[in-house]
Amino acid sequence: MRQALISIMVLLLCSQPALALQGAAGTASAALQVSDAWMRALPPGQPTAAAYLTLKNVSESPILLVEISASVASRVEIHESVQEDGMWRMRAMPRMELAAGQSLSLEPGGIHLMMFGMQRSPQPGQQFQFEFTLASGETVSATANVRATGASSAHRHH
Ligand SMILES: [Cu+2]
Repeated sequence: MRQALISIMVLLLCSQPALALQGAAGTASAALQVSDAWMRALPPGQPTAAAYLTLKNVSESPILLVEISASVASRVEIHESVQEDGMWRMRAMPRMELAAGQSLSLEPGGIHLMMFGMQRSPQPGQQFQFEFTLASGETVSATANVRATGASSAHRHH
């Protein structure tokens, strides 16, 4: 009996790398493709920051993005910039759907990823990981590069 238990444990331990490999393969053929992810460098003490990237649904059916997480922030929301009474405001989008083959660019002044609870200030040349979860349960990761702040197009938040 004891021998059987040990065998099961060995089996469980040994099967973990195989599971990890399956996960990696799933990412490679994911329905969502994330590219050109970047964020601005920020001075210390900023609790929020925005990130920009291009999303593309490379599958033949609609996909629903239900959650995004970032290695540098405690929470990530999808924001859109909307004009209300002549003022630009940001509004959180609870989730995002992409039609088959649809590509969407998140850029300054439009839809962006908003990070809350920044754990450190992004410095030029650094990279941070993002993870995107689809309604199917599939996850896709992307690396955002930190760019030096452009003086001309400051995007203020909250
Ligand atoms: Cu925002």
